[in-house]
Amino acid sequence: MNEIMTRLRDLVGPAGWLDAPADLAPYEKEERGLFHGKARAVVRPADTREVAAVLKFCNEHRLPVVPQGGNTGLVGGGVPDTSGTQIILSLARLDKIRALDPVNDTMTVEAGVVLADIQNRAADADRLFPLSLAAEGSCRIGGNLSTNAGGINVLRYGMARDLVLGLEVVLADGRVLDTMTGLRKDNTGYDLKQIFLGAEGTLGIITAAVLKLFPAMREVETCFVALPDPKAGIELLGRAKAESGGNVQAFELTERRLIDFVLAHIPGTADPLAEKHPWYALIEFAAGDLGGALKAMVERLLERAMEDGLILDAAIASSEQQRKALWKLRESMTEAQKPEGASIKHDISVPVSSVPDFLARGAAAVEAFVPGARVCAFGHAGDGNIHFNVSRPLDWADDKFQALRHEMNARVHAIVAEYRGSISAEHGIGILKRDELPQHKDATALELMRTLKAAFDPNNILNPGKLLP
Ligand code: FAD
Ligand code: 2HG
Ligand code: ZN
Repeated sequence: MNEIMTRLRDLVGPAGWLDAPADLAPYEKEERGLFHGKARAVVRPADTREVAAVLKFCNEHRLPVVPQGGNTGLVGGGVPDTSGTQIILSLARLDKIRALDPVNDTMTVEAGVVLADIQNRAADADRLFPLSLAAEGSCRIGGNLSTNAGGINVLRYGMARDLVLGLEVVLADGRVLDTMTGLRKDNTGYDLKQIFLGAEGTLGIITAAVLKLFPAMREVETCFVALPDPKAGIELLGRAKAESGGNVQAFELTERRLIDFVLAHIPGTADPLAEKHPWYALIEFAAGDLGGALKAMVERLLERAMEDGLILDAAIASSEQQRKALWKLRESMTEAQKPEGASIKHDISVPVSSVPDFLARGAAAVEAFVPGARVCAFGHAGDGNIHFNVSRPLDWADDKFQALRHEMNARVHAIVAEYRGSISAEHGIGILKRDELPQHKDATALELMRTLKAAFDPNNILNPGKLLP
């Protein structure tokens, strides 16, 4: 090991250092298997002070640093390039919940805490931390905040950035920015924490955050409804929001194909309805103690929707076990697409009102481009975000299909652009969409992003090659 690496190792000690190829391997590849890099070493600092020392050193020696949380990201943002020169900075050891204040409704956490642990700690205190996504058992809050994760409850509680009151960030030169106030009102100038939320580790390393907590829900109703088409689904969403007085906390849409994939590949799943239908929505309502009135409201809503032809059939969970089974169908969708071969993902958003139009036009464009390609459209329709994924035709090789990725993306994203939609609603840009970004981002916005990058990271050591082309 050369002198520079020895000095870097000394900053974190043996417990915070990995450089054997077998130890590096899991950090060098990502969830989808699209990007596979080579790291010089992995540093695993124990606290903010060590993160600051590492960055100061790396900045002085121009060592590129790739931050990594739970490594569940879907755009290749957390893995190194293939040069063998980049240092992975894992936040996994910053795993303490520093405080919970039930009166202020805040929780103070370090960046490496696993999202599910935060949810559970909130529940133990009779509070809700509403960020929820299928990777919650392994993603870490620093990664969630750095990707500004979305998930299933965005229509009610907003994105990850909406759940943050304070942030602790180590800057590229090792200085620590401390905005860990826990205040809901603070108009003392620029809201600097926002710059780091969704920055994918290109502007600073998030080491801790003060998160907002909400009242725990007393009544929850979850239903799985069959729909003739997405248009009926969006009309049902409008009724559900209005009739529940804003108590819809999740509204997930899916076409039948995803249900077939899940039933075929995920053990322990079953179709909740007797017959097959073209589209479905998984809807969750939640409220405080209404004396059981939420259930009656949901039943009335579904009855009327059935009379009006908006829904074809419905199942309402009557136990926590049934509720979990419905959510398992939804949460397994990413996993269930894998055995079906190569897939080209489009994590897009359009105005909620345009979701049905987009779905029809997107499917037609895919079929015209690759006849037999299998559209797998599902996702958070309640906030306008659709995972418009496309699995390869049954008789195609994976490589042949993946080779069409850019052209497929261009066709689908051109339709998204007509609605002024986004080509990355919640997963971020990383490497996957970096080179496409300029076509879809306002030129002035991109220029200001570059100005920020130069100001915060003049030596370009923080996640170089990610996000900005
Ligand atoms: P990583 O993958 O480790 O990192 C993500 C990015 O953040 C990288 O660019 C990394 O360099 C950077 N980073 C990580 N930690 C820090 C830090 N402390 N400071 C600065 N930069 C940092 N996303 C959604 O938005 N909604 C979903 O519903 C959703 N569902 C998913 C379901 C599955 C099954 C999977 C596998 C992924 C899903 N995702 C979803 C993707 C999502 O981005 C991640 O799951 C999560 O937010 C990333 O957290 P992580 O700790 O794994 O971050
Ligand atoms: C989800 O909503 C995730 O389940 C992953 O955002 C979506 O697999 C996908 O494309
Ligand atoms: Zn999603």
